[in-house]
Amino acid sequence: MSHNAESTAFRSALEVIRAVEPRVADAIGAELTDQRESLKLIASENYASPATLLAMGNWFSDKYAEGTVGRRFYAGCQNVDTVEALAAEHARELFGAAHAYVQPHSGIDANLVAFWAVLADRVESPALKKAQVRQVNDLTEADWFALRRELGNQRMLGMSLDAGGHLTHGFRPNISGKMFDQRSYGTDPVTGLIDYDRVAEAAREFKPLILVGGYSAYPRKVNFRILREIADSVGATFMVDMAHFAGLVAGKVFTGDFDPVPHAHIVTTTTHKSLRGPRGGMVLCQPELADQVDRGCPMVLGGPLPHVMAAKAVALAEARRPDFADYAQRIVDNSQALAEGLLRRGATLVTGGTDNHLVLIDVSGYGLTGRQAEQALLDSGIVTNRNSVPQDPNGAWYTSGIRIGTPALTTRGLGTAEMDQTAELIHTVLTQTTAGANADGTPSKAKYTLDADLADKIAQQATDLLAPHPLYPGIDLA
Ligand code: DSN
Repeated sequence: MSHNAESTAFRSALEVIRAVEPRVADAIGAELTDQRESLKLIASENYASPATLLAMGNWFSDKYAEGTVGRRFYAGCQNVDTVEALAAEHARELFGAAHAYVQPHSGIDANLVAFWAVLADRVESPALKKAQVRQVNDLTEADWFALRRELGNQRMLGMSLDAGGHLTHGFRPNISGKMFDQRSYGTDPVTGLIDYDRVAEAAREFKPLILVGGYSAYPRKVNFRILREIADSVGATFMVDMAHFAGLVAGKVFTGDFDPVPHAHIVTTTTHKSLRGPRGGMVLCQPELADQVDRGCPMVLGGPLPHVMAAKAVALAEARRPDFADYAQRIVDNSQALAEGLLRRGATLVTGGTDNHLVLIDVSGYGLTGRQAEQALLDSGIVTNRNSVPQDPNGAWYTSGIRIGTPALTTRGLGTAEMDQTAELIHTVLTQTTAGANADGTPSKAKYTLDADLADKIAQQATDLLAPHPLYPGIDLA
């Protein structure tokens, strides 16, 4: 697509929107400006391609399509079938998966689909078989009551939240924690790495129905072959949530033992993080779980979003191109350059470095909470998010960490030299920020001071760093 075509497409779209509600058109334009001007280091964000963005803004949005390809509860779904089948085919080919379900609207949705598929396969189906009935409506009241109790009495073992696991891996504030009896495996207190012997021991003691691998704030590779062996040794279903690192799997940076797809019974992901697609989710699974996974809607999902499935098909087609592997490798090269730059300047990193797209700085070394550090960096034009570190004394709200990731800046074309300069900017802000005090003189976890001129100077340096790498260079809205 030529640069002119991209500009024309987005300008025309904004003109049409402006005629109805100019404030929305203005906000869309302002969002592009903000994204262009920020040094975006949020590990879970990226910039989708113009083709992916355009595939989402159209009349597919108007179509209901409950059901699956060729088997819908609504008439007239032939074009939805085309895009859903394409997205699933690209996903299967890209990841070497037996089955792909591309309807989930988000990572949480994908995880819910996966949990209920496993519960249906491991708990509900045997109960139906035992009662010699085809479906739950045919159960007696007593059998249905017993099955419901059994469904609500299953166990899950996942990585603890402060070690980098995700809220949806069985934590109480989330529905997954209310559905499952959950226990966590953490990381080694000295190295910060997953201790597979401890995971095996926890699995032997707890005997989970589901062993969950995957993370949202762990900066290392995970050996999925070993986790599968642990799952098998206790009869657990092995599920991996690869939302954060799906792009590294797609780009063949994580292969062999580090690629979850050949090892897990079921894999969930989002499509918008390192994979660089539209906001959404997806489930990949072994053939024996396919039928249950395909029941995701209406089991736990509202109607599929055909416009987003169209965009998933476009983004997955992009990820199958050879240049995506180069992009994925550059994400990791950049992350490692950022980590090395920070370490060289004296920062403390959880696990002492990174193998993937993210770096977790323990900002207690700078005398700050995560919240203070996040705000001071934001004042300086650097967008990050605060995150717990293992055994975090400041809890999940204030935290002691800053999570930074490179998928977005790598999409813009920044390289390892610029990552070193980014490390310098981050380190300067954090060393120049001072934790504040409450009115009664006690240390505050939120207040801080940072010289405004210094913040402005850093923000200008961040802008200068971005200038040679314009975001969406083909789009000119002026
Ligand atoms: N919100 C995503 C993240 O930032 O990691 C996952 O929930």
